[in-house]
Amino acid sequence: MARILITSALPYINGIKHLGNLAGSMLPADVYARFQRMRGHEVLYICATDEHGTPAELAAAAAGQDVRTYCDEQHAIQKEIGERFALSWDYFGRTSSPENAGLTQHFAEVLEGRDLIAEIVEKQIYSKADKRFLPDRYVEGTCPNCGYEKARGDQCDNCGKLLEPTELIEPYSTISGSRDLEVRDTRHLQLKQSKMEPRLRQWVDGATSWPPLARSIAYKWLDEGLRDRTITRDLSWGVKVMRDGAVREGFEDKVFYVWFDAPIGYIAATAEWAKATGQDWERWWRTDKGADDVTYVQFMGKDNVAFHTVSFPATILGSEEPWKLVDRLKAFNWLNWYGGKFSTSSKRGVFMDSALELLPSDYWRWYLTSNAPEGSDTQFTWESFQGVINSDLANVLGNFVNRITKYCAAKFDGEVPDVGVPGEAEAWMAAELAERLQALSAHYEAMEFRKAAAETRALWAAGNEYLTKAEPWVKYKTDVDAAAVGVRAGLNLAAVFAIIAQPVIPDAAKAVLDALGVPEGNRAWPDWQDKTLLDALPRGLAITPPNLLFAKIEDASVDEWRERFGGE
Ligand code: B3M
Ligand code: ZN
Repeated sequence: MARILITSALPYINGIKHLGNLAGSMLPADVYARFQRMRGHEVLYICATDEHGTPAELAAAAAGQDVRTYCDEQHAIQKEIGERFALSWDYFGRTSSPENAGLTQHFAEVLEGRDLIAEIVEKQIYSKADKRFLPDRYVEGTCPNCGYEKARGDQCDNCGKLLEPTELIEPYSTISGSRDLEVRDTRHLQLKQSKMEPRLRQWVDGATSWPPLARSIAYKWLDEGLRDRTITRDLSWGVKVMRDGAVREGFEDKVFYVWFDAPIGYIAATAEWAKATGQDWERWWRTDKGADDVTYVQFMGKDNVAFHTVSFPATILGSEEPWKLVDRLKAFNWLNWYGGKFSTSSKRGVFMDSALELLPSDYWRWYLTSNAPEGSDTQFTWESFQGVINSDLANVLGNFVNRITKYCAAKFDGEVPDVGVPGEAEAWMAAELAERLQALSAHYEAMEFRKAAAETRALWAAGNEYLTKAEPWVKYKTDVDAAAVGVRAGLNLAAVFAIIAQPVIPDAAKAVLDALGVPEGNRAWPDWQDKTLLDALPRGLAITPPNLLFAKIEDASVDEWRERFGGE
């Protein structure tokens, strides 16, 4: 039994996430966690809301709430929606926790002690009308790169260039709209990443088990040369900057930059979990306390990779303390909405809450996994969603389970038949199972989610092909025992198909396994043996056909949803 620590990028607190966010971090992390638990490994899947930074303050202001109240509410909402999507977090914490403040301050202190953090004087934009400095998104202006007039202080949304607020042309305050701004000197803390470069490069060189997308992004940043970066901001909401147990002089109106404390939140949320459950978090994170045998796997969208392969490791490695570093990092491209971006403001795309108003979570989980933006960006369209659901879930899986269980109920008293001798069709199916189950495990181990979904579907399809070959309904007329073998194999296959579907569609899988009377303890990942085909279920076991597993999506629904959510 191995120990596997899994984290997915922490969803930002400012509102409910769209399906693209879900598809590129939390969902695949969950599918992977479920698979590894089924293999019998000790898994800890940790996530949290990322609650600091200007977007949180601005969203709270827009909602007319103080930021603490806003975050409390939004955290509860995101937690509830995640659970309704069957995300099996062991803990869903918060970066605004005391644990995260303590750890963030600890890292800053240790890094300063190692001469990797320095106090510097920086030029920042000050608004006289607002009587404060304007970091990041508190200032907008014209992009010096492309001329876009609403570029933000940290980045231009039009050309994508990362910016410093002082680079903006004709800047104005987003708080008051005032243009009465001036550049003033102010103190900040800077992390000397440039000093860490050789160490980081050596570490990335050794990270040979990272998938290619993550490695190429890490090298791109290292090759461009690491810049020292300011890790504090002129904000009031965030982790306070301390020294000797008191707020650091000159930093009364400053906090740590959100990207400095957010990844530390992975550790802190594990500490929150430990506190809530009476467990020990250090055995997951401290290599001197047992974490050296932990495999740590991270999931995230490609825009987050640099922070996880360079900035966060700089914090960890720079501390020279025995912290666990990431072992495998799975990055995703974008899920687009009809070729464009999902957009909250222009109401393009489906968000997690409205998705669940339309259909249960399994429909979305299946589509987003089988269409995961792995090799390249992929698109969400209602037409492809409808096609995939109707064919894979309704026709291939739903139909198989329905056919065989109903037939068993009608002709064999709803009991797993006990008689008959396996023949050619069973031999064919057994060989299919042996080969495909092995391929499926390998895809999951490699974190290739599209391939895993495709292989799962191929197994279900092979089941339908088997029934066509075995034709119990035809044989029944002349040889009931021969039909009985087909029904027994078919019921066993339904159980296996549901077992292997658990990582992706846990609710439907449970419905099938409950209907087939498979005990909880027998739902682990199947190690291939011949008995999987004919004797996974005890002979004579009473089964009941499950209710309709998946309803087909009608054209009328697609038309309605396209209208409501935008689309082409
Ligand atoms: N909150 C993801 C984002 O909003 C960011 C991830 C943090 S992971 C430590 O882009
Ligand atoms: Zn621009």
